[in-house]
This record gives sequence, C-alpha cells and structure tokens, in this order.
Amino acid sequence: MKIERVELLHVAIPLVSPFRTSFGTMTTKDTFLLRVVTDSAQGWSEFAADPAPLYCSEFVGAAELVLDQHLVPRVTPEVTAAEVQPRTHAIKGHKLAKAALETAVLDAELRSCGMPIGAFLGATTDRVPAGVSVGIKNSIPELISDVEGYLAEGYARIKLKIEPGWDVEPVRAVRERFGDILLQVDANTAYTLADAEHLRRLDEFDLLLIEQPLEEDDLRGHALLAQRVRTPICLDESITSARDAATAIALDACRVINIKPARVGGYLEARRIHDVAVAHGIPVWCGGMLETGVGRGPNLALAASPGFVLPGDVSASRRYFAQDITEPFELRDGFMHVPTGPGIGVDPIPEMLKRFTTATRVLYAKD
Ligand code: OSB
Ligand code: MG
Repeated sequence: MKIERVELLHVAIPLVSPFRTSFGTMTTKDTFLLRVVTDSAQGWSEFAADPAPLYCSEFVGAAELVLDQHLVPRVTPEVTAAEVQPRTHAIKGHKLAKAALETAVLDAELRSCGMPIGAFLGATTDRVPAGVSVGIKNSIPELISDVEGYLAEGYARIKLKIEPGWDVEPVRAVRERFGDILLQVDANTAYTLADAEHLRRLDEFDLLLIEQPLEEDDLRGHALLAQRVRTPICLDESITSARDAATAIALDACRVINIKPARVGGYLEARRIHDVAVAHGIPVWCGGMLETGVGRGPNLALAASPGFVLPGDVSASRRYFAQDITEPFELRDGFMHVPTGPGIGVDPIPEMLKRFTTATRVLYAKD
C-alpha cells in the first residue's frame, strides 16, 4: 500500500465527570488522532495515552516526536499493516505510538478490501458484555450513587479504582449495597508486596480479580502476592507483548489478563496475546483508556474474539463524553455492538473533528 499522507490531529474532548485513579485525575481526553491516506483508502486511529506519563512511560508529546522522527519515516512510502511492527522494531519501546501507526495503516488496508476489523481478527460474536470502570470518589455515598446509576443503565460488571486508603471500605460498601454483582478492582500499581496482608482483606468480597496491584516490572512480586491472596491477580500495565504474557503465565504471576491493544503495540499483537492466554486456559478481557469512538470501535471488535470471556472496560460513549467524535456507541441490554463497516467501522464526524481539533500537523506528504 502506498502512503500519500500522514496527519496528526490533536484533540481535546471534555469528560462528563473527572476520572480519578491512583495515578491522577483526568478531566479531558487530550490526545491525538492519526489519519493515514493511501493510494486506495484512508485509515484512522487514536493514540491512547495522556499528556503526562502517569499510567505508562509514554505521553502525547513523546509519541508525536517519535512518530514524526522515527516511526513514520520507516513505513513510508510503502507498507502493509503486518510490516509495521517488524519495520519499527529497532525503535525501542513506544508501543502505544506504534499501535496508533499500525492501526491507522490496518484501517486503510481493511477499508481498501472492504473487510471489517472484527472479521479480520476472528471475532465470533456481534456484541460483547460491557463493564464500567468507576473512579475514586470523595465519599462512599457518592460512589454508591454512581454505581447505582451504572447498574441501572445495565452494565454487566463494575470495576472500582482503588488505592491505599480507598480499598476495603468502598468495596465492602458496594458489595453490601448491591449484593451479588460482578465486581473487581484496579490498583494501577499503587501497592507493594508489604501490603499483602492488607490486600488479603479483599478476599472476603469474592471479587472477580484484582488488577495490577504492584509495579509493572514486578512479575516476581505478583507471583508471591498470588500465593498470599485468594482473589485472582490480573495484569494490565505489566503485559506489553505476547512474550510478557507467556512469561507472566509461566511464573504464576497472574490468573487473568487485561488486553489493551494500545499498550501492546496494536491489534495484531493483542490477538497473539489472546491466543497465548487461550492456549493456557487464562481468561482475558478488553481494557480501555477512555478512548473516543475512534479507539472504541476496534476495541469492541477485538473483545468479540472467543477468549474474551469476562466483560471489558468497553462502556458507552456517554459514560465518558457528552459528545463523542464519532457516532455514539450505545449500551443495549448490557451489551455493546461490534461495528460492522469496513476497517475500524467508525469515522470521525467532520463537524466534531472541527469542534475538538486543537492543532493539525502533517507528518508525511508524498511529493
Ligand atoms: O488501568 O484500566 C486502566 C483508564 C485510563 C488509563 C488506565 C485505565 C483506565 C480505566 C478506564 O480503568 C477504562 C475505560 O473505561 O476506558
Ligand atoms: Mg488497569
């Protein structure tokens, strides 16, 4: 496929309410979209990280620079989606930036042959059960009221963000108030192995899992923690490749994996992680990073693969934004529907692009 133009569009979209985690508070989705124009079709993608390196080491400014100076030059003037990873392999790290590039190229490629990304990835269903990730709140009554609202909307599973000082009590309150719902927690690396006895207190609440309690490079710590708590350990930040997944499974560092395509370099590697997990009987689910519709569409397609047996962080557009940049994704009977159009199956709405774009840069233009 011949690439004619690569554009990077900075966008800033207000969130409906602040989203607080153990690493910070977000009030806007502040990121960029990539648009790759080829000789046969154009493709879109979204960079998943934020302006500051708090969830992971990547951030908007660094991703823009690495795409401009190191990644885009390696895939122009001609590339296929399958070649993006090998061609950019020499550039260390920057998987979220690489994921954005690979996804835009893949979208263009699939659109040019009329194939939806779900069909390409091996989706076996047209709708997936949706969970919702609930941020850290100022008080337990505020948390209960938010969870009540999400359950009333039909979400199939609740995930509570936790940190030291906001863990056992909020979990107890939600369990007591709502009974037998699917409930799990996410610590985003906020604990150490010295907290094992404290985390064991979560065992009485029958959680589906505890996500990423320890630092991302601490697989051994997670394996040791897993011997001391009954709640299954799920890894998010620690898993950046299929090899990581195989290692974590071999070390008994996790019993569940959160797959975020962006964190692992794109949908092709995400599908390989799925395959490794399925081969080992490890359940997976699709994570999210407050994506706009541009990132949400393909995440839903991935989540329709057979190994995704737990509800994902794939919520409706209105859980995040009063106005999404694409047609809004809606929750129906607790499910989200996989887009059926070619490629990622969604397009930014021109009027919304205009409203939310703060700057546009051309990274490549055929002369
Ligand atoms: O750790 O899963 C996470 C959001 C941003 C960055 C990291 C995470 C999250 C979420 C929200 O938990 C998931 C979503 O609804 O997109
Ligand atoms: Mg997480």
